[in-house]
Amino acid sequence: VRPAKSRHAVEGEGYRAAVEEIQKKNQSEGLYRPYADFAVRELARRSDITPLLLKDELRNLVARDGSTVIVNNAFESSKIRYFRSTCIDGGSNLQVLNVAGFARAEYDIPIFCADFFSTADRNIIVLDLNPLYSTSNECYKEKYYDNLLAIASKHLKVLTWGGKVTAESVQFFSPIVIWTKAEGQDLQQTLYPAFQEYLLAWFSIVDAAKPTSDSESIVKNQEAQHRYLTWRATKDPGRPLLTRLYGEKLSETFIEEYLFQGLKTLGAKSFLDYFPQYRTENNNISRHRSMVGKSFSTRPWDEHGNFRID
Ligand code: BLA
Repeated sequence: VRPAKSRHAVEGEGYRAAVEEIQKKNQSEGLYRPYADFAVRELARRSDITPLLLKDELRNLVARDGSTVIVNNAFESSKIRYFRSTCIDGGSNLQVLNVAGFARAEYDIPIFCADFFSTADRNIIVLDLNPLYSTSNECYKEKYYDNLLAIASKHLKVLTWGGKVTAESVQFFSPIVIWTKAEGQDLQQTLYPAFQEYLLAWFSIVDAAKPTSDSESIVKNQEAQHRYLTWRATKDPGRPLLTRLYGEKLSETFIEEYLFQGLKTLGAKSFLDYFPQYRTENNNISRHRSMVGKSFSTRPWDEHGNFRID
């Protein structure tokens, strides 16, 4: 096995053997591999799910460093526009799970979001059903979140607020968001059950959803997803890491065509159209994380899921 040569997708048994060899060498099976396997297993149980064939260079691969293993899977169904799971195993100092699920535009269903990044000494964890519309809209909050508050509160007691997060990010979060650094925790005991419950809650929402045929709503849902994708693809804090693993060019393809698929097809507006406050004097996008300059160091929702305005 010559991992250095395996930058591009390696398929089949040869690939599997290469991955196993690397994982043995790394003495790692991937912290988040059971999470990704759970997601794929749960999806596969649904009758109308179709796996999506990825471009060769975006298939499972061994990263540029010759030792980090990246496992990608994507799916669609009659109700799900795009569901993808990425699991990165870089041994004891780099473990990533990134899962996102998007319904088709006939639904105003929240976006499933699991964004976990762990090194030997820290975790950055976001688990949420990111709202498509503001949850200060009572109808939207009631429709999707009120009956999940009980499930959430159980996990929120353990997986406590991860400290300062920008007002811009909080806008994309729901009243049930788990934003945590999970310090000193056994993630298997605390995060894994939360991940399973949130994912199953999202599948239940999808299963129960009825499509709208109102074209105005469809256009609005599509634009809301596009705005979200534009935010994440542009401000993804994982970009430097992905560039290191994939190289500059392939990491951009990975971000635009795989992680945030729909960015190029769901709408034509630009980042600055959606987020004009980020425009610099030279008409570029400011590199700052936050323009509002406000951050939340404690959980801004109360137990009823109402936003507390400070
Ligand atoms: C950090 N990722 C973060 C943080 C948040 C998120 C809140 C910490 C605070 C911050 O740096 O802003 C996640 N932010 C979100 C999400 C939304 C948002 C989900 O606004 C909106 C819904 N992140 C990825 C991918 C990787 C990744 C694909 O999405 C890696 C492959 C990694 N996230 C990552 C890393 C950090 C991070 C490395 C730390 C960055 C740093 O410390 O500078």
